[in-house]
Amino acid sequence: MNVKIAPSLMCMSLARFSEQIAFMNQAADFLHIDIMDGHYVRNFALSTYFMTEVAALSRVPMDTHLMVTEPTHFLAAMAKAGAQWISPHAETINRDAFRVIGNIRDLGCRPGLVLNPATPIDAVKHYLHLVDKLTILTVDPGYAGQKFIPEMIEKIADARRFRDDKGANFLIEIDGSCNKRTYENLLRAGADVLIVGTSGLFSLNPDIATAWTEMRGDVERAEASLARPA
Ligand code: S6P
Ligand code: MG
Repeated sequence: MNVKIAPSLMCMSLARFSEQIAFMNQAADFLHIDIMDGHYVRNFALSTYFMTEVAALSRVPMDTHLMVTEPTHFLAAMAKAGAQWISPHAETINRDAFRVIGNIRDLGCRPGLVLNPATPIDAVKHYLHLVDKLTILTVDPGYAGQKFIPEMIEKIADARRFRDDKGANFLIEIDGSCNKRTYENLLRAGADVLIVGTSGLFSLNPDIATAWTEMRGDVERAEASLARPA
């Protein structure tokens, strides 16, 4: 598998927490942590308490996806809870994007940036080269288990083109309905990291090792079919 995999922990089984984290320790590239404040989106998800419990059992980099109205209020708390990456929404940092990215680095973390489906790459063109990862949401934020938005394939290709044109280095990550129905198109468009949640991983089997093997097979089939000459 060439693409990196980030399981979305809001979709995991808490009844099997330590067993699932232990498995992900030897298989995952990032642990995706959804933080929701009940205001930016009408839902709650994970927490700093949850992150410290993960950090006690894992060295896999935790990336926090901040679905909050005021991300600056939470940056230090994320770093303290063990986040190696902090990824605010571009829509929430427009007032002081350069300062926020600097603040994340000052905390010793790596900055990511998340875009809602309706936000074009163009909206962040003046600072996208400053972050280490761009997460393209392929569902509206707030909930797992939503339908994939096909218009996002073009946006992934836009991000890839932007990166090539500017000689930038950020990873291109996809969040929302990454599963066997979408892998091939996501990879063809230029995804480097796939966030797998309910549909791509946790609903496949209650046993994480079995679910991971099935997910890996689905991703490898998508990679192989791209490698075949048309
Ligand atoms: C959505 C959140 C995501 C979900 C993930 C779920 O607001 O940012 O990280 O947890 O997309 O995966 P799925 O397969 O249910 O869409
Ligand atoms: Mg997310």
